Amino acid sequence: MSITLDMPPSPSAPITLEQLRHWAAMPLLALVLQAANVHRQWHNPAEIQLCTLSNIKSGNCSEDCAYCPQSVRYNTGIETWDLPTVDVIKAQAQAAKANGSTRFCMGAAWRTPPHQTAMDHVCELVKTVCDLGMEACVTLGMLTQPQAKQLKAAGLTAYNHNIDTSPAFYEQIITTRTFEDRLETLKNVAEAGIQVCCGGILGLGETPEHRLEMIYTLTQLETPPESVPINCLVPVDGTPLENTPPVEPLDLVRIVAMTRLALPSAKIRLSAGRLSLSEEAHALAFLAGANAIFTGETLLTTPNPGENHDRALLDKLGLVPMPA
Ligand code: SAM
Ligand code: DTB
Ligand code: SF4
Repeated sequence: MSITLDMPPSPSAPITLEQLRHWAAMPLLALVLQAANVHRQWHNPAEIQLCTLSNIKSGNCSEDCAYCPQSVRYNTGIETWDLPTVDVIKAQAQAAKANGSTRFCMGAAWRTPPHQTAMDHVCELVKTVCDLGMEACVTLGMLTQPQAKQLKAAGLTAYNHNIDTSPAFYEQIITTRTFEDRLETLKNVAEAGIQVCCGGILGLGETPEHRLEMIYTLTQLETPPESVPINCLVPVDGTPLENTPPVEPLDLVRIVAMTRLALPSAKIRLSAGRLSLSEEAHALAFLAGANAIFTGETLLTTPNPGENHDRALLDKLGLVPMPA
């Protein structure tokens, strides 16, 4: 199979909500075919990037994100801990690399990094990951311009900060910081020269139109994301969304396809919720343009398919881990 990566087509017109509505109404397999073709023009379709997540500060978060087991406001019984040592992260990142991960992502349950000492320590962790030749990504909540510059100087590849949902639905899910706060952080990250990793969550109770607005908003960001995590809600007992019905896997496939068409050059990461996806649903999502996953038995606090499961899945589908 020959893959042309040097002359990607540019999208013929800027993405509009009308365009997204058209894709949303198309027969699913026709849409997947279209997305698969675009995917092949921009990416090697045989490669899936493996990323490993580490929870570097667990729980006791001041925010009220309705989906999140780490908010101090909900009784979820999760284990809590504070920043690990450089040696702990070095060992985790080495193990991740040995298992085929090329990206190591560290998440902290913070509204924003609480003080300079914490920032300095996270920068040490970032350097440790970079020294192993891996991409380093962190998600620490809201970031100021100087904080973003400090992370860039430490070698950070990407910063994850999701819009989570559509601007219109956002206030139903989070009240302790605004949608504009999120955009401000994304601007600070992009201006510091760090890649933007920004996506959202499906299954929060949003309407189909809200989902289109979320994708549209991603395309309208001043610096559109280089990486788009698509999470399906993992309902956690004790959170306000504990009884929310699950996302239909084929709805996820359609969202992946639309995101691929709307943001052809981005990596699309199948993130939370993969334990509820069959091998067949994974296969369709990869065909539709998803090309990254988080591996390992735990995400931040919730379970995820283990490395053996994912290795077997990639083998069955003839896919390979993306090289560094
Ligand atoms: N505290 C930081 C923040 O909110 O930006 C970083 C960590 S936060 C856990 C990162 C992302 O994980 C959230 O923006 C959300 O999209 C996702 N997430 C959290 N809990 C989830 C859940 N139960 N199901 C699916 N995705 C979830
Ligand atoms: C993202 O969008 N998904 C990942 C990563 N970015 C940090 C986190 C998912 C967390 C799922 C809930 C949990 O495990 O606590
Ligand atoms: Fe805190 Fe992030 Fe969870 Fe919101 S999503 S409660 S900010 S850890």
